[in-house]
This record gives sequence, structure tokens and C-alpha cells, in this order.
Amino acid sequence: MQKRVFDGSVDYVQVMDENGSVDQALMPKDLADSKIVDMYRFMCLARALDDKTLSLQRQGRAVTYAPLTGEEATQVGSALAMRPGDLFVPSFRQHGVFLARGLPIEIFFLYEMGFEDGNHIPEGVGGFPVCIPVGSQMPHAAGIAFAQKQKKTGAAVISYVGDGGTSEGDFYETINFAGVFKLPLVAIVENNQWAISMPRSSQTAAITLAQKAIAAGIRCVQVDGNDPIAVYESVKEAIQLSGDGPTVIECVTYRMSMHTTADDPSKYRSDDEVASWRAKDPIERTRKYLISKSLWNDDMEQSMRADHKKTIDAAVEKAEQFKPDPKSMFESVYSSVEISQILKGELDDAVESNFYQV
Ligand SMILES: Cc1ncc(C[n+]2csc(CCOP(=O)(O)OP(=O)(O)O)c2C)c(N)n1
Ligand SMILES: [Mg+2]
Repeated sequence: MQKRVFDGSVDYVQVMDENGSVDQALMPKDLADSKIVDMYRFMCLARALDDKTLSLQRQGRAVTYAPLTGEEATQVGSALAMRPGDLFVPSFRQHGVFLARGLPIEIFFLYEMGFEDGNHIPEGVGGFPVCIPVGSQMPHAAGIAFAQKQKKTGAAVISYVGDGGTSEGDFYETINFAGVFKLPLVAIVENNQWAISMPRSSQTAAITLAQKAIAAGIRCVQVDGNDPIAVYESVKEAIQLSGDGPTVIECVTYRMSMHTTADDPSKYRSDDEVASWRAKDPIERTRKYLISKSLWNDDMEQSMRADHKKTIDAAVEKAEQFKPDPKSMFESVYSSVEISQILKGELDDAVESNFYQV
């Protein structure tokens, strides 16, 4: 006997195309105009923050930085879909998610200026600290989602991983565990086409990254990650379904800038490729849509830009006046255990040498 025991497929969703035209059949009826304006404002704020941080880094006023330009729709669209009690687990590029979830901007700058205090995320934001080892945030997210289920909090956990991160064992173990235990996890794959200099085409032979979920027996969808409406709706739906189990959402987007400030992308990718993605810019298409609906105009644009500049400059000033306490580096290493003698010695040295004043 021979019979087919499994068939799989992955849907792709785009609501707003690169010209700002929407597919009326897919346009959600209950999506308020004001929500799309909010998406636009947060995406512009995220890009303005990116520009400012790059400039600070080049002046020696910020540490190594991973820019998000190009990925605003994936980050803001998903953040605005979260409910107040939901939690998110970032990797290292999700500054737009933090912003849209209300992280005070001076805290973002504290992190970018190298202070541990920038990793202390206020309760209401619902975010976990930046995670640099690629993919390692995913098992954390699975554990956090498992805890939500055990404690019956009703919260969903939204995690972020890059295209490169989906090749890590941590990713597979997470989605496998999430599938078995039907965890309230929404695993967003922020596919920005590059893992430093490794292109998506060399990352895996799989046609989509979303389809990895199929092997784990869980829902998946691929969306246009430069379309904030498609991202928002897909994440909202996955959150609504999270009580029944996890979803993997692959957001197809593009890293328009460098991997980090330590990288020169002109060494490994062509200007033509970047230009082809610039034409799909999430901010441009959303502005076109809003203008076509008379929800936006030049005056609003100018006043928003001035507001953003004021807000960001004020946050930089506040962060640069911050007087750190060297003890803060040691305070969050353990939750309940006494710190080790070695760390205790380092702490004493830091306090004695007035570490931050050097
Ligand atoms: C375990 C581990 N291996 C390697 C690195 C070095 N590294 C930092 S980012 C990165 C690429 C990540 O690519 P991707 O997952 O696509 O995320 P993106 O940077 O594109 O957002 C690598 C290899 C690391 N931080 N951790
Ligand atoms: Mg990537």
C-alpha cells in the first residue's frame, strides 16, 4: 500500500502593495484609520531614531549599533498588534518594537551608550532584554510562554528571530517544544535577507522559512514584512489563536542599512539589490496610502518630523546626563543567589576605581 500521509502549503499575505494600494478583499473592516496613522508615525519615529543613533555612534557617543531601517513595518506592525499584557522577546535589532510598546527613549539610548541600566525594561512595556547570541532568545521565549500557560495568565509571547537565527538548533527546539505543549507563542521570523554577509539563498534550501513550522506541526504564514497592515493582521490573528497553540510568521523584509556599525555591506551586496528593495520601502508606501485617503498631508509630515526630532534630542540629552552606579552591572546577574567571590571582587574594584568616571 502506498498513500500520501501529509500535504503542506504556506500562504503569503500582502494587503498594501509597494504603491500604497490596498487589496480591498483583504483589508480588515475593523482596522481604524487612526491605527494606520499610528503605524506610520511609529515607523517614522523608528527610522529617525536609527538615523540619530548611527550619527551618535559615528561621533563616538554610542556603542556598536544594529540598525533597523527597512524593517519598520515588521517591527511596528507586530508591536501594535500586541495586547497590553502580552510579552515580547527580542533579539538585537527590534528597537522599533520597544518604541511602539512605549519604552522611554532615554532607556534605549542608555543601552546604546553602553550602560546596563538600558536593559532594565519597565514593567508595562512587556519586553525582555536584548539578546545577542543568535537564536538564544527562542528557548527563553518558549519557557516564558510555558510559564504563561501554567499560570493561566492568558498572555501571548511574541518572539523575534532573524533568517540566520532559523538555522540554529535553538529555533527548531523552540518550535518543536511549542508545538508539543501548544504554547501561546507567536514566533516572528524577521527575514531581512541577510545574516551579516550570508544571503538568505545560502541559509537554507527551503523555499520559505515559514514552512519550518510545518515539521513542528504548528500554524505558519508568510507575510509581506514591508506591509504594516499584513503584519498587524497576521500577528493579531496569531495572538487570538495563541490559546490553542503557536504560530510562526515569516515577515519578508529587507535590511536596508549595514548589519551593525562594524559592517560594510558594500563588500558583499550590490547597489541594484538595495535599490530594488528601496522601491518597497514600508514608510513610503504607507505615506502614499494615507495621502490617497486624505489622512495625511505635508503640514502633518513637517510637524511630525519636528516633534520626533525634539523628542529624540531630549532623550539623548537625558541619557548623556545619566550618572551610572557601577553596582548596577552586578545587580541583575542573579535573582536570588549571592554573587560569587570573583564577581564580588570585580564589584569592589569597580566601586573603588570610580569605574564610570575614567
Ligand atoms: C551564536 C552566535 N553566532 C554568531 C554570532 C555573530 N552574529 C551576530 S548577528 C549574526 C547574524 C544574524 O543574522 P540574522 O539571524 O538573519 O539576524 P539579523 O542580524 O539579520 O537581524 C551573527 C552570525 C552571534 N552573535 N551568536
Ligand atoms: Mg537576517
